[in-house]
Amino acid sequence: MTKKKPLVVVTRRLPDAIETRMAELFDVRLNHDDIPMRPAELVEAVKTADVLVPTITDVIDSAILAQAGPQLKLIANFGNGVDHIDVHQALARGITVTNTPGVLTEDTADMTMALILAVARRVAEGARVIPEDAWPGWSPTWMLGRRITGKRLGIVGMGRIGQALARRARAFGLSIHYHNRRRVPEAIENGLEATYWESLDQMLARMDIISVNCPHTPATYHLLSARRLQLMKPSAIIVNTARGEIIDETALARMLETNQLAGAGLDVFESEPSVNPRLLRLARSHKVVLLPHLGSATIEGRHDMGEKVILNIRTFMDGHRPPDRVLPSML
Ligand code: 8YV
Repeated sequence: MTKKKPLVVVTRRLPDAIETRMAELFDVRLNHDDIPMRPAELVEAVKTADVLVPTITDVIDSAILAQAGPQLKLIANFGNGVDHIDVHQALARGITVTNTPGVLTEDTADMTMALILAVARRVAEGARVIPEDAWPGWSPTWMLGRRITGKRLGIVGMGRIGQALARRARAFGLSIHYHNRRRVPEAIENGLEATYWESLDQMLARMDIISVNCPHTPATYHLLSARRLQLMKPSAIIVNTARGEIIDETALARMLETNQLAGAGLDVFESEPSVNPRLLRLARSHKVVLLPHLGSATIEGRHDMGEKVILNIRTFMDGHRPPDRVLPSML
């Protein structure tokens, strides 16, 4: 007798190769038009699916989970961050949660470096000059940015992405500083010539560039609070490719408006996809560079993420522990 295939509901359109493989392996329900599911559709999904494959655009909160049927055994998230899922609630209901770590590390670190350069060297602003026919011609004092070589970079969150950023930043001549819940092993610290700051406050006050690379958890919500942002040097810039909620966005906008901070590069926002109008105004006056959550947006990355989702589902269905389980200690 052949085993019944699990019903896998995928909330958004994934790369063709991934969807095709899923169709071969599972009884899969795909979202061909890619319109994000409304809460009622998510409820319907958790009532029927054996496995749910959500993305960051699906809020799987306790209200949704409360309506999950007993058949829902796995939430295999397409993405690394799981702050859109009430993982505690899922685990309490006996639902395993997995994510896709590791495969978006390098892409996200690349984009972080791109944002640092974009803000410091005015790349986005400069790229608009010629298409807008606004180039007055070269001049020694026109459109000057700030050199990054020789500056201090403070990384908030020295996990995989933080370390990948540190490797890149060293090649650009930045000195590496970091704050993390736990100090990283000495060998890694030495390899990166990184300076550990147990006190985030102390680090913030001394850096030229701050990069946010930690996950969003209850402990990191508004970690970069108004008080902490005020500790930064007025000449400093801040970039965020992690989650908008880690920075108090309103406080950040106020500080940029009043020149208490020199600039910011943001790939993530507190209420995505809507963006604080004050940040939009600052972008128009070239004080900030705003990207639409492009950190991991590469064809290869999306493909690898999909492969990880498939692997997690298959191992789980075969009765093994999936490789990328989200555990309470990670939250
Ligand atoms: C993903 C991300 O594209 O993986 C993450 O945590 O922030 C993104 O880069 C997104 O989450 C997919 O769900």
